[in-house]
Amino acid sequence: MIDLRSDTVTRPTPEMRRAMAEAEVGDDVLGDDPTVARLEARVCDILGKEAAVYMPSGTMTNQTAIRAWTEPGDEILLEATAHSYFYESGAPAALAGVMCRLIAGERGLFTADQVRGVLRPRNEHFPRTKLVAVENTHNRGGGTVWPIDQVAEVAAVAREAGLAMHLDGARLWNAAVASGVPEAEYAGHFDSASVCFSKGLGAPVGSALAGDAAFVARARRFRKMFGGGMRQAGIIAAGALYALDHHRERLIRDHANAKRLAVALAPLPGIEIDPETVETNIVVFRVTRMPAAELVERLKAVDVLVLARDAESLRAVTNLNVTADQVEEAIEHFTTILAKL
Ligand code: TLP
Repeated sequence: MIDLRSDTVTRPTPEMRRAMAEAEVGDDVLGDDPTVARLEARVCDILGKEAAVYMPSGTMTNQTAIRAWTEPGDEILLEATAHSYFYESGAPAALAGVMCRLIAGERGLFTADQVRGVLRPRNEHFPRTKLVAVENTHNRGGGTVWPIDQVAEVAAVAREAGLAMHLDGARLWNAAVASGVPEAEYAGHFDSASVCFSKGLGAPVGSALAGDAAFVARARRFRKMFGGGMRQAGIIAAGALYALDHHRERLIRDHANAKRLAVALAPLPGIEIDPETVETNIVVFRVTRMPAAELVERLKAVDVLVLARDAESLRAVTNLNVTADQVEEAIEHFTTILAKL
């Protein structure tokens, strides 16, 4: 199987498994797990934040952040296809009781002027806007990297309006490698940042939410409330630590594989893609001569897995478990299937 459905599908390497097997553990809800503590400290270090808290998923770090920045009835600003809005089961409404005000972005990115355009005057008729969320890289946008200047401009408008800034940095590692802008420089524009270890980095479980000490203390309370307090979590945190130490720089290879795939797909009949738009490990393309779901099935029959994003577009995500040779193999299968059209 050449599994390009997501970078979440990776399995831990033997070395990572060893680190996990040997992890020192304790009861993390009681604050006793030394490996979780090391992971949280490492995240603070990388992101330049005061505090961090480990959680089971990126959905939980995002939704805990949203809950921690708001009270029911408040409003948050998000891009229209942001993961926290689009793919997190309606959690902003269900768990935080907030309204989502959507900004239509360009491949997931929006501008400071767009934020300015949706600000409301302080008036009892309106919900109180509390938060601006940014996703970097942007998943549905196609792995888009935010230019650091654009982040700074959005952050300046948010600050002026007294709004907090939250970063969904599930793939911040990819953004940093692709842009050359260190994670801490991105995170410096945000009051809270969520990062995932189980996407491109290839760890089996977990995400961290970072911010100042007061924010993270409040977030810890909501983590517990949402059922995310874990006991001997050092076992999985060790996998995340291993991934941070060994799998960040190699992301450049996933990006090269994605670019190669995009360039090879572009001239094929029945495919529409501009390879220039592929900046990281996510390749999104339109399927014009058959339903996207049908191409998924035909590829599956030859052991290549991709995901349909909607009726007419697919997503292929390169990852730790897919080699450059396997990308060539996948390209051959695409070519064979589509040449028949
Ligand atoms: N994304 C998954 C699916 O949920 C779509 C994927 O396969 O890409 N933020 C971003 C930007 C994400 O892409 C994801 C996962 C999350 C948050 C949520 O992380 P988990 O799955 O750990 O809850």
